[in-house]
Amino acid sequence: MTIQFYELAGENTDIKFSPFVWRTRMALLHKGLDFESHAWQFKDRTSTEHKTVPAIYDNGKMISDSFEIAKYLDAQYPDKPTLMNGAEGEAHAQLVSAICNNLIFFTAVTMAIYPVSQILDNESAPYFLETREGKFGKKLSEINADDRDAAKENLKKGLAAFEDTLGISDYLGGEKPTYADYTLFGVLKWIDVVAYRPVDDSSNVGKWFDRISNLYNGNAANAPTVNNK
Ligand SMILES: N[C@@H](CCC(=O)N[C@@H](CS)C(=O)NCC(=O)O)C(=O)O
Repeated sequence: MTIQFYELAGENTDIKFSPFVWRTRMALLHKGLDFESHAWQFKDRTSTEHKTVPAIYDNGKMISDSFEIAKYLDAQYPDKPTLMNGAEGEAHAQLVSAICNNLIFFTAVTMAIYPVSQILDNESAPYFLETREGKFGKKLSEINADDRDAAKENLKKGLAAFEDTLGISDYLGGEKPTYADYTLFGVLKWIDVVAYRPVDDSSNVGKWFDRISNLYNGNAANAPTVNNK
């Protein structure tokens, strides 16, 4: 049975930009599972069973949190390449995910959130603005980092621990990519799709970003971004 996979999309439904959804897309590709992608716009939240994306439907079950999906895929498909390799790998991925969600996200938001508001369909955009401006207590245009170099420099500081780690091994999981890699990758790919490449080519993180992008026949590398589509 083909897994049904819901991905957040802009007005142009080829533009898939959610950091959480990218984690799941990479996880599905890593497992080598067949999936069918469905574009989901914020306006669709009233008509689908899942209220957030990513969401997958598999064997009559719906799972809608990116980390839960990764755990489900490993548990349900143990004969396919592992994402977390058991309890220790899960703890490692949790740590990387928590670092991303707590530290990296704040800078990433300044780079990505306003650009996201500019690429949504007409029905979804007001909901996005209302909920996000409510959350941040500011206009998104005020959060927007208009000094791109300063934002990248800030992000670089947040990524310092990853920069060191990726100088030692090719992936955060060691010699092979694991779900930990995809948690960080999702955040950076979000910025890459809606705004601009967030990391320098010559940095360890930049080289790793390209390594991950080129996995699975360059699935991420070839994904449309607002700049190339
Ligand atoms: N913890 C969730 C977060 C998912 C999430 O917040 N997704 C956003 C898109 S990036 C969403 O679906 N938001 C729906 C809404 O704001 O109504 C996960 O990891 O999957």
